[in-house]
Amino acid sequence: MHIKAVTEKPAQYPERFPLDPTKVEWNTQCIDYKPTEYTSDIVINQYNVHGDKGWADPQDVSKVANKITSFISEIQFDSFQRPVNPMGRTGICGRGLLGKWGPNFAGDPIVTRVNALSQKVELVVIKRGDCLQWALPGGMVDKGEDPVDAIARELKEETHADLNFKAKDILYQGYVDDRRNTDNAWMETTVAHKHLSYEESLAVKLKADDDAVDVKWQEVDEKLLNSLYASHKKFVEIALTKLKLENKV
Ligand code: RP5
Repeated sequence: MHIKAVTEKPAQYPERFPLDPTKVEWNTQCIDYKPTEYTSDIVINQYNVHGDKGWADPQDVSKVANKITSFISEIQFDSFQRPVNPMGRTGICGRGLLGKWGPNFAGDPIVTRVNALSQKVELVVIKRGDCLQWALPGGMVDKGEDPVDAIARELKEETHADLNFKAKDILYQGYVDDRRNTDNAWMETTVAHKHLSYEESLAVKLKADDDAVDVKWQEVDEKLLNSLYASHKKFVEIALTKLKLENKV
């Protein structure tokens, strides 16, 4: 079940239909459920101007419904042929700020090191320009792009760090509990992890760019983990477990 997709939202979204936590799962009855319909004009205009060459689907979901795929499971559709969020109700239907009906695919890099002075694990985090929350330097996968290539590209665009990622570096593929998610559009991501030696990390010169307004190496403690955007805490915890198993921390 998701939490942020029910309780958080970008400023331009209308209020989400208030949901008791026990009513989030689709298989619990919620007879008075009336999600607010919202698809941003940015999304609608994107398709109207760029058509299939742009990042958004047409508003008429029947044109794409049979092409939708997901990391999670077989997608269910509602009576309007709209894909249904596999983690439950969100209080908003339509696509919100997300371009695609169903999964919107992202890639997220986790870059860690052990600080030679403090002996603490540190992580490259960016401050997102849209909500000013600290986050992994991830972004959307372009049409036809390999998610692993998207991870390296987004890292470079947002932090200027130029690192290689390979399929073996993938830690997670699946749902993201993102504040933009709706009943019919949601984020899914591929997360890949690179652990650098302290010497290697000193050669990486970080500079915030693109959607990032700040970037830094930050010690990974509970305060940081709890402040991270969307499901990024969960992804970093998977990386920490792997580092411990490999005796790297
Ligand atoms: C999150 O949104 C993903 O985990 C990724 O970090 C990010 C991608 O969206 P943009 O940064 O491109 O807005 O759900």
